[in-house]
Amino acid sequence: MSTDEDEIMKTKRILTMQDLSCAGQCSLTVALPILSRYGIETCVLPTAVLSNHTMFKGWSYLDLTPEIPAIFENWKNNDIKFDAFLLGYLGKAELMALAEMCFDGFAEGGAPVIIDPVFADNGKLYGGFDLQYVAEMRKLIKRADIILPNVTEACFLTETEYRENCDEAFALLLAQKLAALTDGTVIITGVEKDGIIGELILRGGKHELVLLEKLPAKRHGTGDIFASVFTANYLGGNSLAESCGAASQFVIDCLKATDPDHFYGVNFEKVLMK
Ligand code: PXL
Repeated sequence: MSTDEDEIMKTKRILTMQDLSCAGQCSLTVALPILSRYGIETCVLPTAVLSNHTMFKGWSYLDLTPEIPAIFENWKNNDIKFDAFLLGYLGKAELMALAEMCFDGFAEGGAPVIIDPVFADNGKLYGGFDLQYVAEMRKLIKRADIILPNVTEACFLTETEYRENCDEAFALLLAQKLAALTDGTVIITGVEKDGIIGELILRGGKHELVLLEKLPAKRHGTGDIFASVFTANYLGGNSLAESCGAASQFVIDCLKATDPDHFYGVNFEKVLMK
């Protein structure tokens, strides 16, 4: 078989389930271009349509939960299946049960489930979320092969008091508590060591840190970019640490490419074109 045919055979199909924020450079508007750019056929399950993400001072919200059963019905009738799942911002606790139905009904083989819990940052829940949502997410991550919480989400999920500077020891404690909630690999993002930010990976009782350089700034949407680049690299056959490294480097490059006055996201488009 020729190389071209090999490539055609190997194309993976992912389903990413998260909101569609019409403006704001986050969730589906970053996941779709990034995953596609890495050669992955990207299908979407939009959980809601928002005018813009919730870091702006106001937003509209059209809940798409009622449409999802009809989407599933048609996927079933058309025998549509996925090689992997990437979950981001869901927005409503009711969506967790639908996510589980999706894993049960539409996985091709042992399709990995990657969950970025996306409900909090900087010690606080995002607007519109409550502890009931956190409790439901705590159950959903049981189904994950990989979870990608930031430090704040890890604290909420494990009912641990938030600390602003998360060093290796604190991150490991959080990861071990999370490992009691899921058999999946735990990757905590935003871990700090000697002024440098990176990820702590805990798998099968062993942990490692992936550290690159100090983040030049903090911006919205970078977690979603991290999750997409990580997923693309991981599905491409790279190790967890390599995938984290590539995703961190991508985020750093995006931050460097972004005008400081551009407050609501990062210029990931420029980095994607390199
Ligand atoms: O980037 C995470 C995210 C995704 N979707 C929506 C958000 C946020 C973060 O605030 O508001 C709607």
